Amino acid sequence: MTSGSELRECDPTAAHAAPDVRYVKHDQPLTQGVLASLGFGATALSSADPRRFNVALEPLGTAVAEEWHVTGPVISGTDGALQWSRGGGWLFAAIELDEGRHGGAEETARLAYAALSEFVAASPERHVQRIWNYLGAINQGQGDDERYKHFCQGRMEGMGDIFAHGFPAATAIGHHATAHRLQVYLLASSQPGTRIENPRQVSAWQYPRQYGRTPPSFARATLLPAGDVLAISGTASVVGHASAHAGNLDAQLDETLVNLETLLTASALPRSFDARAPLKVYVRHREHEARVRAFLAQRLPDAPALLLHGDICRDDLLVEIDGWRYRT
Ligand code: 3EB
Repeated sequence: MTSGSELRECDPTAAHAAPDVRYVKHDQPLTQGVLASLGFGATALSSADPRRFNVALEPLGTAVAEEWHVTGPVISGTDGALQWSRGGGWLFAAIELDEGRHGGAEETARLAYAALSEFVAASPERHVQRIWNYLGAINQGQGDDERYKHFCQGRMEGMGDIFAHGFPAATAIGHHATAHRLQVYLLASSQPGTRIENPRQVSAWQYPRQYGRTPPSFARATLLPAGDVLAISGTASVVGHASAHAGNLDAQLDETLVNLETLLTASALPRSFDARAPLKVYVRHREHEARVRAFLAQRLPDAPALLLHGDICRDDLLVEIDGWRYRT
C-alpha cells in the first residue's frame, strides 16, 4: 500500500507549486527551468527564445528581468503571432500586435484575446490565472472614446468563453513606446485558482456606466491553485469605484497600500510584504520616482520592487502596484 503523501504526489489532479518569480540581472542567459523572462524597455535583451518577452515600459533605475522558474522540463514555441512555453503544469503565452495593421485599439485587443483564448482552450493548462496588458497612449481620447475603453471592449469580445467561470487577475498600463504596439501576456495552469476580490472596492466588472460601455474584465487577485502564492492585479488608489486623492501622490500611495494589504487579509495571508513579495510599481511621472522610492523604503522595505514608467488607465491616478505574495 502507498502512503497518503505518496498518493498525493502521484495524483495528476494535484495542484502544482507556483512558479518562483524573481528579479535578476537583465542580461542573464535562461536556464532550463525558466518558464518566462520579462524584459523591460529599450535596453532589454532581444532574443528569439519564445520564453523571452520584452515589455515596452522603461524601467526607472537598474534594468532587471522578471524570471518565472518552474520545476520540470520546459518546452516552448510559437504559433502564428503568439509565443508560448510550458512546464511543471504551467503555461506562459504572449502576443504583440501592431494596431496599425489591425484597425485600432479595440479590434487589436479583440484579435489578441481571441488568439490567446483559442490557444489556452486547446492547452492542458487552460486555467488563466493572471494577465498583463500594455498599450500605448492609454488615456488618449475623450469619454467612451478613450483608448483604454476601446481596449476594454475588444478584450471582452475576444475573451470568448474561456473566462466563463470568472475573470483572471490583470494589469492594464499605458506605455510610452510606439503607440500602436499592443502587448498581452498571461500565466495559466492545469488547475483552477481562486479569485479574490477587495471588499473596499466595487468589483471592476460591476463598475458603473461612467467608466465605459464595457466594464474592465478582471479580478483583484488570484490565489494560485496550490494556495501558495497570491498573484495581485494592478492595484491603485480606488475606493468603491471612485479614484481617491486625485493629484496627491502620497495619499494615493497610502491608499494603494491599504488596498494591497486588504487583498492579503482577504486571502488569509499575513498583512505584510516580505522579501518573497516581488512588486512592480508603475509611475506615471518620472519626476515622482524619488518620492515613490522613499515611500517604498519606509513602508515596504523588504519587498523587491521594480519601478516602471507607465500610465495608469484612469488619468487621475498617478501610481499603481502589482505583484506576487508568497505564503512562505
Ligand atoms: C482599477 O482599480 C484600476 O483593465 O485590466 C487595474 C488593474 C486597473 C487592471 C484592467 C485596470 C485593469 O480599476 C485600473
